[in-house]
Amino acid sequence: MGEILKPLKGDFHLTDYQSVYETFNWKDVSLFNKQTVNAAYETIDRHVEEGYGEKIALHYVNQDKREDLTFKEVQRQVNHYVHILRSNGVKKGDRVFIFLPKNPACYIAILATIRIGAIAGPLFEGFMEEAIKERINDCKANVLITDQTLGERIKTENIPTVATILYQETIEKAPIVEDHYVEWMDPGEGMLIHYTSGSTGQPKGVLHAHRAVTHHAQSGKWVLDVHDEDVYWCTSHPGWVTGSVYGLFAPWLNRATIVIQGGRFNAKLWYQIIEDLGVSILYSAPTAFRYLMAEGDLYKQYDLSSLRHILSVGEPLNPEVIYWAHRALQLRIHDTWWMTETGGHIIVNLPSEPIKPGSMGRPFPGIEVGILDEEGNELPRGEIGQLAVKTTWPGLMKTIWNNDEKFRSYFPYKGWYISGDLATQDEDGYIFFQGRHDDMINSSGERIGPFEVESSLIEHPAVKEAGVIGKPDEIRGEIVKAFITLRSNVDETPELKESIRQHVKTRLAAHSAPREIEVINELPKTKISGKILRRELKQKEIERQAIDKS
Ligand code: 6R9
Repeated sequence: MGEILKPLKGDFHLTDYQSVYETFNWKDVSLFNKQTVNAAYETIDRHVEEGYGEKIALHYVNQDKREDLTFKEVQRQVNHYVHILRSNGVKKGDRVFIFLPKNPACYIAILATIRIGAIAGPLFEGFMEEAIKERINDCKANVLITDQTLGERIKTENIPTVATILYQETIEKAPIVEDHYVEWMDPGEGMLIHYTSGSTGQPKGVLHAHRAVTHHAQSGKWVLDVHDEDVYWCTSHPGWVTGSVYGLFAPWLNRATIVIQGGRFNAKLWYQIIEDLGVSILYSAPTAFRYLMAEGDLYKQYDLSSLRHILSVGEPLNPEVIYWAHRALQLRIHDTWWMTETGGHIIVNLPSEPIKPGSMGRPFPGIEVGILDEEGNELPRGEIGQLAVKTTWPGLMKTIWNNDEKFRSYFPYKGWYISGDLATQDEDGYIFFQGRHDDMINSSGERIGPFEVESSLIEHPAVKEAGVIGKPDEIRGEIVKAFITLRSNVDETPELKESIRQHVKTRLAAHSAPREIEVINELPKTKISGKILRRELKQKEIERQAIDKS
């Protein structure tokens, strides 16, 4: 422990962190200085205009299917979607929600929406009826793009603002008409909305502006460190901010060839994809790495020599996972910290710099991080406090949709954005994650708000009240655990618990369904306002775990 891992050999875009950290200014990035911009144009069309149309933009793999598209072919399909959207009357400022599996159409639909100045709302493919309805209605979406299978989860009468539902199958059957229209936008105008769960209240719609591409492009260059010859694979669905910002924008802004994999995690399949496609950069979450590590020597059956480095995000990256990758794969895993709201990397590990396992890394050049006390004063190095970011930077959200009060609550002290995380910084500037300030659950990299799960639980006829926490778990980081009280005359049985679990699973998403349900007599609550004391439930759970272990 405490070991520092030196950089592996390579040709890196940024080789001197310290001097760049001290001198870098966003105004030096040409994208930053544009009077008008369009994120989708920068991501695809520009490369075609600059003569890279024949370069492979994506490899799509799904079971036995394999498809490769050049930048020119991606552009052609975006043009087709632009035509379909515009002939359906979609215009600047409209909200187009995209509910598709992880396939090229999902990426193309996002880009087409953004190119005509509308706001793209990608929805995670695991969402069920209730979760979809809530997001679409909060955003008053005008149009929904889906496919026949996922479309079955949607009841049109529940989403009254959606005037048009477009099906991928229908769009693809229509003869291709290319519409080259680009809506030139003020950099501060909206392009992308991602819903993220809060610990209380509804999921919030985090709106990003076109200017964020400056942040995406620069972090793609320095942190992902993509070069022209790279094959880059981010395993997330674009419904999570990692899947859109670092699955689509950052790599494509840097002209990389990306991998889109349909389907779920599978260790053998992942290793096989890396070998077959010559993946050189992999971006995923700690859970996936823990699973790979648990497979032991499996990696020895594959040729993984194309890999240059691996990135991680979403939850704390365990040092033992980093040591395993270093020993077994001879690769470094670079942790990155950021949030939906920050729109791009804030704390990073550059491939050219030493890493300290257990640390999330150091601030991205051009971004200043602070550890603050409860009054908003900066704490000395080594002390634990609120992880904050000095305002402003290009990726920072534009607003929370329809909730200005929530937006302002991120800025309680002048000049600082407050993350809600707790952290500490050492003498060398490395930052160490300590936990969430609130009660958010983080299971396998998915952020789950207990309130949403509790609301779903109490819809079940047998449930009276519910308090939901994240129970520490070695593989998933946390698992969803629900404490419930039952209505009178209801008996606790295994069948009942399973029916409650299924209820949440079909209403929200599989990852939101409690893995453990415990029936109790009464929930602990605050005296004055009667709020459920999740912290207390969690504390008891942790104490119990400790006793079980001893
Ligand atoms: C990109 C993303 C943000 C929250 C964040 C923190 C946790 C993210 C982390 C991490 C420890 C890391 N988080 N990266 N915790 N180490 N490297 O994850 O966005 O879904 O909005 O979640 O995730 O708690 O505040 P989002």
